[in-house]
Amino acid sequence: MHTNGVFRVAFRSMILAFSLNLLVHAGATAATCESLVKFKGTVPGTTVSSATLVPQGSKLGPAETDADAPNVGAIDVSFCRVVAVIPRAINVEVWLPLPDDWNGKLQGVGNGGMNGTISYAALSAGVKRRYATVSSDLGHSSGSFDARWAAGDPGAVVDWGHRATHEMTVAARGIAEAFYGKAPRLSYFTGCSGGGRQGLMEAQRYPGDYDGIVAGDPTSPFTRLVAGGRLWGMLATLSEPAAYIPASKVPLIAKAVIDACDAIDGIRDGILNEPRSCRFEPDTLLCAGADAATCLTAAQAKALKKIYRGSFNSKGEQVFPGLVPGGEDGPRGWAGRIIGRTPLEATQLVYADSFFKYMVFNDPQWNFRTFDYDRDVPITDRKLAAIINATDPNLSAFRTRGAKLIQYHGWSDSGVSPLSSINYYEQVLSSTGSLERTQEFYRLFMVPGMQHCANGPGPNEFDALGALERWVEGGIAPKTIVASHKTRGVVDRTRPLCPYPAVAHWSGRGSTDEAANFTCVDSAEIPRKKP
Ligand SMILES: [Ca+2]
Repeated sequence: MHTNGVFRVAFRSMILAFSLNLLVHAGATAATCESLVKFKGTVPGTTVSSATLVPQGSKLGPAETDADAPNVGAIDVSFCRVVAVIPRAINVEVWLPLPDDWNGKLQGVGNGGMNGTISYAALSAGVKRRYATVSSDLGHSSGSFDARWAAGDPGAVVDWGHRATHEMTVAARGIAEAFYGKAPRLSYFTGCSGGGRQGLMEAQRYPGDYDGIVAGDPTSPFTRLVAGGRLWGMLATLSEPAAYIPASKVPLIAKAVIDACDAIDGIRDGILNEPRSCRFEPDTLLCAGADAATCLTAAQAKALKKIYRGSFNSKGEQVFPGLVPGGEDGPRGWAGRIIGRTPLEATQLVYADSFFKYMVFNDPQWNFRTFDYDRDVPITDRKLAAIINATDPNLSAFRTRGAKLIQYHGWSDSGVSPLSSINYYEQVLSSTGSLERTQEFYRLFMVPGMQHCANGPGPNEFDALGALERWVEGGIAPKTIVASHKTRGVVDRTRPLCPYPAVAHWSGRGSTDEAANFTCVDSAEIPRKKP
C-alpha cells in the first residue's frame, strides 16, 4: 500500500468518515475496520495481522499483486482490507466494502495452477461488484508451475488440495459478520483453471459453503491431467529429437485445422463450433521430401496425433483425453505451453516435472522420461487422487440444498482438454439420473474458440457470475450466456454460449457476428455441411 503524505491524509479522513458511517448504519454489533485486528476468527487459531481502510481510487502496486495481474488498477470503492493467517500457514485477504456499499454477499475467488498467491485481480473485481471478497494463497508461497513447497509436506498438499479454500470461506464469513454486524446472506465462488478445480472441489466436498459456484476450465482430475495431458504431450514431442515441433510450425498446423474443419458448422469464421466433428488428419501435412517449414516430418506428425488422441496405458485404458483441434495458435496456444523456446522450456513440462518431482515422488533427481503409464499413474493416483482431484460425480448434497453450479470450458483450451469437462458433466448426469434433473442445478457452457480461460478467436468475455446471481437469487436458469470478443478493446463479435449439449446455431439471416442471430439447439438437429 502507498504510504505517502497524500495517502495518509486521505486515510485519516476516510477513517473519520468511515467511523461515522458505522455509527449511523451498521448497528451495535458491527466493528470498525481497524478493530478487526483483535478478531479471533471463526477458524481456531486464526490471527488477523492487519485491518486497514483502503480509500476509493487506490491502486495496489506491482509488489502486492500476482504475476498474472501486475497492477489491478484503481478500485472505485473504499474497502476494509483484512490480512489474516489461518493455521498452518494459509494467508488470506478479505476485502470488505463499507457497509453502505456492501451488496450483502460473500465471494470466494480461486487461484491458478499449483500457485500459492493471493489473487489480487479477482479480489479487486469482487469489491468492484460490492462483494465482500476473499482469496487465499492456499497455504504456501509459489508460482503456478512450482510444486517444491509440497516436498515432504503432506499437510501443505491437503491445504492446497481442498482445506484452504474451505477454511478461507469459513474465516471470511466470520470476519464479514464481525464487520457488518450480520452474516453474508449468500456466498458465491468464482475461479478458472486451478480455481475451477477449487470450485468443483467445494461443490463436492464442502457443499454447504457456497450457494453458487462458477468453475471455469477446471484442472479437476489433477493427477490425470498432469500425467495424461501435460506430461503425455511432452513425451510425444520429446520422444526423439525429430519429433519436436518448432513453434514456427504451429501456425501451419492451425491453418490446416481451419482449412479442414472451419466450415463444418456452416460459418467460415476461424472458430470450430463443435471440434469433436473435426477429423483433421496430421498426415496431410507430411513432407514429400526433406523437412521444410511448410510441412511436418513423419515423427512430428506422429507426435501431433498422440496429442490429439490422448493418453492410454498398455491395456488401452484412457488416462486422460487429448486436445481437440482448433486451439493450436494464439496467445495461450501451443507455442509457449507445449513447444517452448527450447525443447525443455515448455511451460507444461516445467509444470509436470515439478509436480512429479515434489508432489509425487519426492525426488529432485526424478527424470520425466522414466514415466511409465502402467506403473506410475496408479502410484500417483493412490498418493494424491483422494486429496487433490475434484472428480466425485455425486453432487446430491449441493443440489439438495438448492445451490447452483455454472461450469464453462474453452473448446480451444490447450492447457486442459475440454473433453475433461464434458466427461465429468456426463458422469454427474448419470449420477443425477437425467439431463433435465442435472440442468436444474448444474449447467456446462462450452465456449467455442476460447483458449484456457481467455483469448482465442471465439467470444471469450462473459458474465458467468451475473448469470449465476440471476439463477440463485431470481430462479432464472441461464438458457444462454452472451459472450463477446474484442479486438483492441472494441467488441467485434458476440455469440450466445449454450448449456451443453446444446450448441449455438446461426439462423441463416443477419450477421454471424451478432448473438441475436443465433439460437441454442440440440446439436443433433443441425444439418451437417461438408467443408
Ligand atoms: Ca466455423
